[in-house]
Amino acid sequence: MRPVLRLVLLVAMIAGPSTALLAPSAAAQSCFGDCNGNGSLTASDIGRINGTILRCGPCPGGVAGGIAAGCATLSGGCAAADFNGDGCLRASELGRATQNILRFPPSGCSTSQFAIGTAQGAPGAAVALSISLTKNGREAVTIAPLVFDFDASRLAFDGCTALTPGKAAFTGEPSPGRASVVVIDAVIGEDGTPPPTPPTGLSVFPDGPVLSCSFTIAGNAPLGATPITFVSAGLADLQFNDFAAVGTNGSVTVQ
Ligand SMILES: [Ca+2]
Ligand SMILES: [Ca+2]
Repeated sequence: MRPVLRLVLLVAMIAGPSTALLAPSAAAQSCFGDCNGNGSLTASDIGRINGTILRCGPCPGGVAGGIAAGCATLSGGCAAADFNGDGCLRASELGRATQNILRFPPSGCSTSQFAIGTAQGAPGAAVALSISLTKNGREAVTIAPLVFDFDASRLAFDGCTALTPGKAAFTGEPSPGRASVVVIDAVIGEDGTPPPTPPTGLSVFPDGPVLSCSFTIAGNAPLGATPITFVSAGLADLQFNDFAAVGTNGSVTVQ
């Protein structure tokens, strides 16, 4: 065999298995259960998953479920609903798709979620609340930006600190009462100087608190809760795909 041909075959052998190994993670990155690949999970997708289980079962070995790739009576099946990549659609995977329709309107596609926390303090006090991330299968490495609103007559925004080791947060106030936060791997520290041990690559955020954001309560703020309202969040994954996250509101209670 000529050396060049041997090299081509060797590359093909190496590329083959690694591509196959990446398949489940690639499926996790797209819209789970989106059988027709139109970017949303809708009733027709649920019906196709349901029909595949009913008409293309059982799976090899007598396993309850339907063959994910489909069968003669339902061609195509719904490979996008095969969450664990075992070639078989199970009731649990139909259940997951149904839950995603309920949890992630309007697209039905699971996405990362931010939860803005709460804080309490007296008029004039400085307070901090945490903002948590639930990734839901999306491997976020960059937040740019997370935007939230607050009542500028009651609160002054003092900035945010990244809680994930190796990450740094940078903040802005594009208009009164609106805060914008970017969180990146810390080539520059939050104080503007290089960190003593800079990260060696992009790192995936863990689930849980990712930011601590500080406010100063106005001296004349009335008692009671004032909302910190989630507006939007843009994220990117390790492959530099953009995706949006949803979020829930928090509050600062003046007491
Ligand atoms: Ca669809
Ligand atoms: Ca499966």
